[in-house]
Amino acid sequence: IKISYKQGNKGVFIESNIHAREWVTSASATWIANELLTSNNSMIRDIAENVDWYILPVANPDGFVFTHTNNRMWRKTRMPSSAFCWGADPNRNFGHLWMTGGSSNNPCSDTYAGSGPFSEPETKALANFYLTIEKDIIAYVDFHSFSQLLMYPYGTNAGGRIDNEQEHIEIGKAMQKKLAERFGTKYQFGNIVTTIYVASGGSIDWIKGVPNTPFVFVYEMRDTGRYGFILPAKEIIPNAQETMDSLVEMVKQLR
Ligand code: 0X9
Ligand code: ZN
Repeated sequence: IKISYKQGNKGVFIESNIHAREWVTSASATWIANELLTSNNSMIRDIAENVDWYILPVANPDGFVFTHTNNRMWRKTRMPSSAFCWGADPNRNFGHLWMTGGSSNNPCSDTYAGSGPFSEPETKALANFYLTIEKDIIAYVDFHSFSQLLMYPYGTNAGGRIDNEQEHIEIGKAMQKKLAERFGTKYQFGNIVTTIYVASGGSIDWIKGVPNTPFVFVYEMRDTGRYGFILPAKEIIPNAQETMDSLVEMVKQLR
């Protein structure tokens, strides 16, 4: 989805549901798209009309379908990867610092990095499309669940520190505060490696490392483990609302 009210706007890209079972991410991304199109709130109208929004609600469509038809807990893509196993972890398959920790070369593993960087059609398509628009993008946000974390790259120690880490910290802390404001939802904030774990080949590492998009964040949305991936439907809109609050703040900080 591209939402654009006028020429010359800078863009924000939202990637969601690259992991098949993380359903609240696409539910929230589509709620946010609707909000950008229909809200009468002046702050939302401002960011809707003065920023171009690129929204990829389901970055892993085959896996997403499989979580509806066969296995609710499926994570990966679905292309055969060996005689007995299917799929790669798309968030280990991007081609910057690929296989430098926290990923597996076993095709049956849930964190299988793929046979090579961008071996999966989903990651290759995302990256190829992104290269056609990256010059217009100021920030890229990646929606995962769950654990209530907000993080910035890299997901591997091989990447060193990002060039504008201090600015990510300043902006991220303001977003973290907004995530808590409406419903008291507590997010932890920090670098990927120190906040969650080493995970190389993630999309945002490539987005920051190769096209070098200035600002890049990854969310792990609700909850903290009570329901996990099977988040009750009544939490979808509150989750989306607090996320929207943090995106409004992100744009304010970027300005
Ligand atoms: O392991 C992951 O890919 C993410 N956690 S999840 O539970 N949603 O699977 C964390 C990814 C952090 N991002 C990068 N390493 N780029
Ligand atoms: Zn995920």
